[in-house]
Amino acid sequence: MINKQDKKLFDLINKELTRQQDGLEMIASENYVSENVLRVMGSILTNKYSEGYPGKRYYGGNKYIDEIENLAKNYAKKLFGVTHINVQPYSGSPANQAVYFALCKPGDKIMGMNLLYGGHLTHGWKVNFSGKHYESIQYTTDKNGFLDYDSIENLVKKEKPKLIFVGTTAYSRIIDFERLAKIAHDSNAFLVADIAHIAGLVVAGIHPSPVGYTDVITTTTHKTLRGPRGAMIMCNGEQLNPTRKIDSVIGWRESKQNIPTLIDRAVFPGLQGGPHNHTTAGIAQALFEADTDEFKKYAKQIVKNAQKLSQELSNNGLKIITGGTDNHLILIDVTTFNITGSQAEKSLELAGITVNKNAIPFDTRSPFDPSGIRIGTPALTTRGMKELEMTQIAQLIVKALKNHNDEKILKNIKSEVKKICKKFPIYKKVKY
Ligand code: DSN
Repeated sequence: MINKQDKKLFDLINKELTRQQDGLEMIASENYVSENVLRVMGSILTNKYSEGYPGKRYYGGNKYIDEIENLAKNYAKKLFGVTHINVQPYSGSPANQAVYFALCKPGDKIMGMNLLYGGHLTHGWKVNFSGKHYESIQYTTDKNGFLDYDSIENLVKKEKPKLIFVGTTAYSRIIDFERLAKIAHDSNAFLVADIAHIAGLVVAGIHPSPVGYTDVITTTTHKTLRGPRGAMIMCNGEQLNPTRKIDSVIGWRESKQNIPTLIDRAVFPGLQGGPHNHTTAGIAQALFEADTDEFKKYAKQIVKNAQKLSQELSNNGLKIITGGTDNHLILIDVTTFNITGSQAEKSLELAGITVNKNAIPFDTRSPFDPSGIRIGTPALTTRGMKELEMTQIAQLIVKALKNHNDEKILKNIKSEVKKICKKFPIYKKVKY
């Protein structure tokens, strides 16, 4: 199947496959898709152009593409319990960009969680389009790292933003969408939930769903949801609170449109061209897989594993931000071990454990070398690892951090890691 010219590239892919197999993937936003999702992603669907939406395309030959996109949409509607869904955003940032584009004008006041406290770039960070094209107000956590709903409420009342993003990339606790919806809607602001990190937990009923509370929901499809790299935007067709005057929030030009139409128009033709049909099909496959008892069990185990890991790391002297976790991730202050986030990331990589450095709330260090690391359990749980492995892995992480300068010890840990990984193969048939 592979000729000589392809060899260099395919060798590299096989090396990456081995890296993924032999190491502990603990980046909280990563996962291993099923072999069927892989198959769909590598399919002939990538050959087709299909600007527009099912039944309204700008190119011919879209009979089956329409059926595939409708399949993905129907699966998502059922799984999340929403009435409207757009499965075309290329990834999380474009999805969020589409929401701003649909509901705001340049210069409007928006609000989101500060990146350095666990938010996301697209929630109004100063170097991102969301912080440059809109007047961005940022909220933070309290001193212990928890969302501070009272202070968010005061800030919303004072600033009166048009749109508020709630969603996190490094927050380990339950988000109270109901409370935030009240805060936003009392001030006539749109509330958008970005559930990229927790989507798999939401569909499994382990984290409360924002559906019914927030005006719009965005999510990537490749984190806890365990699909291909892509994104979705969801909403309900009706105004959530009949006493709110959405027309006056959106402005006179769009007042005849509703939010779903505005979102669809923002994605295409507002921002994107042809949808990536192989990704749409991969999303359909992942959603199909997520609508099973097996997936619910998987999602429960992700949290059990994170809680076990957190407990073990804490027992070994590491400082866990907020003192624990309710979801798939743990944020750790590594400076108590006299190392920085970067040093921790590097030494763990040498030990075969992949994590990322991360700022912690009220970090006194720079984001390029912050005080923390973020670790997660979705990928390890996909491999079938459970509490027993979490205990072993916690020991290895602590040993690596304590011996971050000792290459020999890190190398030994790497072979321990490989032994654990061997028992939990990621793919049986995949080879390039
Ligand atoms: N890059 C994602 C993460 O790691 O959380 C956010 O976009």
